[in-house]
Amino acid sequence: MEAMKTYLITGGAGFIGSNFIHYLRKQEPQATIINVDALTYAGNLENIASMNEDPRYHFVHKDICDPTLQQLFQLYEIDVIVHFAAESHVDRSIEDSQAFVTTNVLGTVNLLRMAKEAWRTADGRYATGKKFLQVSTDEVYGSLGATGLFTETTPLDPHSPYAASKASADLFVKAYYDTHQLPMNITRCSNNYGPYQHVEKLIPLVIQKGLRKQAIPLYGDGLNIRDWLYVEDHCQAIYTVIHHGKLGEIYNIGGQNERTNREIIKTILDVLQRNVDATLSESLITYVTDRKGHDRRYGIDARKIQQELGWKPATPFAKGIEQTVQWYIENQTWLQNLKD
Ligand code: NAD
Ligand code: TDX
Repeated sequence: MEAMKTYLITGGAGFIGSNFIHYLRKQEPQATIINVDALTYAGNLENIASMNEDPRYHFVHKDICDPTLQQLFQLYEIDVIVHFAAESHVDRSIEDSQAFVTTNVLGTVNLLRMAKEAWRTADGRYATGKKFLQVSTDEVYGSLGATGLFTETTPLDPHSPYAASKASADLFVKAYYDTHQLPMNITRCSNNYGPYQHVEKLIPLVIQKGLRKQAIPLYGDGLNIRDWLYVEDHCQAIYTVIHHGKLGEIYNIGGQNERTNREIIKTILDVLQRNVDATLSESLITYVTDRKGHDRRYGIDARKIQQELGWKPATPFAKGIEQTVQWYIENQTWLQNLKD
């Protein structure tokens, strides 16, 4: 039997990180899970409240830029770092990109330095089972035209400051592998949706506005395309890469589920009409000034992870969106308690 692993999760109080902790606990009831999170506006301890009584779960309220995190490597025999912590919202990065550089670039480099320091043995090798998993995004590839998909070899061409900071972090992870052989994988996923996502992001925003019968802002002509994946499917893909990914490799993750933003809003309004309020109307959709540098289309070619590691998305969009809307309806207090 495989030895019990110790996982260091960064950003585990955020949207995907908290979903991942729940997923990981189901997969490995005995694993030690250390969650490092600075609890920015995006971090919410309610997301992982059910872990509080778990004796093998430890929350550490720290910034990933903090050099004293090194102590964790002395306290625990950390096997896997799953690095979610980031400034994640494109619109905020357009307003001010400083925090994106600090957290996404410098914070990642701080973690890489600590992992190398703790994991490298005197002969320059690394013990088996160690891995740094960089959770990245399709936005590092830039924007697609009407055809084609992003593959792992698509050149990096980030447009927003957020995407530039993630691309930079990815390159540092790659550099630590190329230079120091630090065991790593990079995953690049498309847009996630599901429980615990902050209302600054499109899908929760539309659900909240719809429930309150308020105007729903749609940027530009509303025809920008994103490839949506249910968050639990992303968690399963990350878990698959941790356990089976070949060291040094990059894996794209996507839902083969491209939709225009307008289509997304109409689908959500339709679910709300059926479940909450039959009088809700599309007239709530309000076209607003476009996002600066707005990427037109993202689409992921996920054949590598499908063919080499056997992962594929499990949740059809119709089911995932129904579940998500239901979750927000049932968790109105969670919405009201959000910071910022
Ligand atoms: P999120 O904004 O919901 O959560 C980010 C978490 O990181 C929060 O808990 C926050 O408190 C924490 N954090 C921020 N700065 C920190 C710092 N300096 N030190 C410690 N903790 C800090 O983000 P998310 O949507 O869950 O995204 C998680 C990761 O997945 C990010 O790296 C993001 O780039 C990537 N990603 C997200 C999506 C998506 O659709 N949301 C898609 C692909 C990749
Ligand atoms: O009010 C809105 N109106 C609107 O039309 C908002 C908030 C968004 N949009 C559009 C912009 C995008 O085309 O909807 C699309 C989705 O926007 P976001 O939810 O902000 O996501 P996006 O910019 O695509 O980035 C997300 O997916 C990739 C995450 O925030 C990133 O962290 C991830 O890397």
